[in-house]
Amino acid sequence: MFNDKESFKQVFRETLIGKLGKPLEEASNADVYKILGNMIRENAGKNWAETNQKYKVDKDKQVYYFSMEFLIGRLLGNNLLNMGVLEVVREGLADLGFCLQDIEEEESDAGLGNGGLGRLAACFLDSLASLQYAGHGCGIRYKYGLFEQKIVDGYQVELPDYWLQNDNVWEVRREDKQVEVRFWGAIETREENGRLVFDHTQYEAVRAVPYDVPIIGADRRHVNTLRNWSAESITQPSRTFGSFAGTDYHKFLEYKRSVESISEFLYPDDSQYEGKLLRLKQQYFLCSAGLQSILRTYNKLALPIELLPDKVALHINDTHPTLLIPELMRILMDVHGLGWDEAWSITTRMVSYTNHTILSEALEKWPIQMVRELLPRIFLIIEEINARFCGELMSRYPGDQNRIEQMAIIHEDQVRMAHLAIVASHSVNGVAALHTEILMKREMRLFNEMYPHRFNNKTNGITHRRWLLHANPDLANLINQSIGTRWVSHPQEMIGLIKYCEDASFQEQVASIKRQNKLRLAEYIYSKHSVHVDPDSIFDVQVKRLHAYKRQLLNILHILHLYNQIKDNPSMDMVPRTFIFGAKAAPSYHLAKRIIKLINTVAEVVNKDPDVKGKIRIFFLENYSVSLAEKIIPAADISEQISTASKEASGTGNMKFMMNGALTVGTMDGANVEMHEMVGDNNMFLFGLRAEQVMDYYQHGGYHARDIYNGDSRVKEVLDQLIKPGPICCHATEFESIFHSLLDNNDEFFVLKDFASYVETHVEIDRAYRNRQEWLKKSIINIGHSGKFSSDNTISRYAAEIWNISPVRL
Ligand code: 26V
Repeated sequence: MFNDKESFKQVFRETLIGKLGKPLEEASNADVYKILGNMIRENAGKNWAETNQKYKVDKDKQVYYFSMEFLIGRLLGNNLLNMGVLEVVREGLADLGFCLQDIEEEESDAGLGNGGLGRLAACFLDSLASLQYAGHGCGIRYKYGLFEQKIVDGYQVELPDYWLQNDNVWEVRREDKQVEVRFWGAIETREENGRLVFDHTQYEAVRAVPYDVPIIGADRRHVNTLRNWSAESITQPSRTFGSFAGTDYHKFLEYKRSVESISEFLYPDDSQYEGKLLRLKQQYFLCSAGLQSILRTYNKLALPIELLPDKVALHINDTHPTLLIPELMRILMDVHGLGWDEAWSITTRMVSYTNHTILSEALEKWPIQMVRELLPRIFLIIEEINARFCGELMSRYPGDQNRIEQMAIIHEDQVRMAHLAIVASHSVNGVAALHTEILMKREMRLFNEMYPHRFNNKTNGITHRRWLLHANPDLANLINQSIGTRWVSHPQEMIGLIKYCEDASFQEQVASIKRQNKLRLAEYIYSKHSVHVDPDSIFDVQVKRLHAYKRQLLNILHILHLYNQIKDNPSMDMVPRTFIFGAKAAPSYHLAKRIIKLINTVAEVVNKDPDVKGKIRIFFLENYSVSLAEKIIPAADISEQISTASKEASGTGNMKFMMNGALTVGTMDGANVEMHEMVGDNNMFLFGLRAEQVMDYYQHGGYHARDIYNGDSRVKEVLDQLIKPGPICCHATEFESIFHSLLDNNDEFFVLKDFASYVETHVEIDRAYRNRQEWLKKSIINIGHSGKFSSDNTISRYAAEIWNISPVRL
């Protein structure tokens, strides 16, 4: 490994010539990226092998985090950081005439996730490796990640994200580790030595080939693995699946296409469950391939199968990988010959489950017909789990048919995946204190009554290495200069910053870093929108998936109201604001897409109106992604976390903004509640209904959105602008669905109910910003408390309280 700039430069030059056959002078940024990426991966290779060897020799317990999504984004910058060569490389490249930042821009984002759930998985991998845990990711190598979003005439247009176009320098294809996954077919039973044997016949075989990505920990020595599976056809199909004779070429092509579609694309919907066959195939593909390879590794240890729970923990990220449970049962019984009780005891001691949402429309339920046909053996096992579980319910709660119906795993011809996951896991956790409480007291109350020790909370976290050290290096340096560098490995020690919160010189340094970050974002906005942004305006940001419950609508209606005020009184006194949005809507989520159009329409009207005189500007930045988040978040003054209370399980964007010194305007929802617990009323802008009140309305009624429309002239004015001809409404029907959702559908997410309180809070924000010292003090207090939300903290708790693992010292 190169330890100084000169040796880096030398190795780099040689590698470039050797690999590309061209001199440095002719190399493009893309060439440099490729060579550098390969150098880093190869360098990590030795430590990767050593880490694996150590695990094998010591037989350390391994954790496998199963997730349909790993939203890792770009790896170059983070890997350089974790390997401790970021500065050496930056300076070395500069000497050679290249700018590291430009080189980083050459990497395509690995967008293998929708939003919070996928990004959480990526932060967890970083923390697992950095804290030296033996913890790996199991995922799917989608050929197409989350769609690329373009805004055309204000509308969202989706383009395919072919992220693998310029091959991926981080992955290693491991054909030697491939396994076979079987779909369809029939189950034949027979007796053998007094045991019932299940033969799976006439199945269609799929080849699962892993692509391994090294996950480099912050000490550079510890390197774990993210194993992403790709679906490929069997090369000699005639040998492996019954219905196909091997002679019909067209049939073979059809089979090949159908197989390859399994890892073709990531489902872009994170809002509505849809029982699509291809998605069920993806889920089983991940579970079966991942588990087979884990068991192959375990078998090499030559330990008895009974010790499996001591050596392997399996975690399922939401219900998407729940088929892991019946698949493990299948392998233990059908391959290893264990009896039901033994297999069940092993399985339930190995599996743990995290719930990420209480939105009922997102809960997965698979039609039994589909499961039975696609996965005949798995279905039999699920049926048996259900039968035994219902039997247990009957003996515990005799005669309570209602309870059994509410809790059963199979109900009305559907498999309820969350019930299966709860029944077969030794731990079920929510992702923030409030969310876990709602799970335990409401959504999963009956399960919590039955298994009181199973439920627990693990508040989410974010990796401070990507979201502070890498995204905001100047702020990280300032922290180093003030409290030393121990916080880098003990992020909770950022609390030491609090003592500087009133220090005028420290405050000014924080302010100057924020201003630089705002200037950089302004440049980016200029490059996209050709509009100059005032770096002294308040940067007020809402970036996240577009969803009705996240209430981007509340934000834009408030902006429209501000605009109306300015039109009424052009000399209105306010601190200029730049409102920034970034959000992708699921392609089939019509209301969400209309909200995007509304934001863009209001932006266009406001931005070009000379009466506004720059008091407000609105930008919708297209294609929100991990790399764009890294540019936006360090530049924010205000972080909008305004979901309907009770609906946002945790949120993780809220933590990223806090860590970068933005102040939160938010509801008492998800992890906002815990942020408030730490920083208090003075350092956060809270508004709106509390979760209890929201849930009360849902339960007992009593909310009438139309009364607010009729009673609050500000609300009436902005809503009428949506449907009455004027600058916002060019076609009468354009925003009708939004208007309708608020009034005719009685505003499911309490946008109008919280409107007044939101408006007031923004007045308070304007007032607070004018007191520069006070504002900076609040900002520093937020930064100081944010260390608690490092995913290092979260992962230590998963390790100690769920997985029962300790760090492995290399
Ligand atoms: C849901 C669905 C529904 C069915 C079809 C496919 C699909 C794919 C993804 C999802 C994700 C919904 C759950 C989710 O992303 N929850 C978010 O998890 C974050 C990490 O825990 C948390 O911070 C957010 O509050 C929560 O909304």
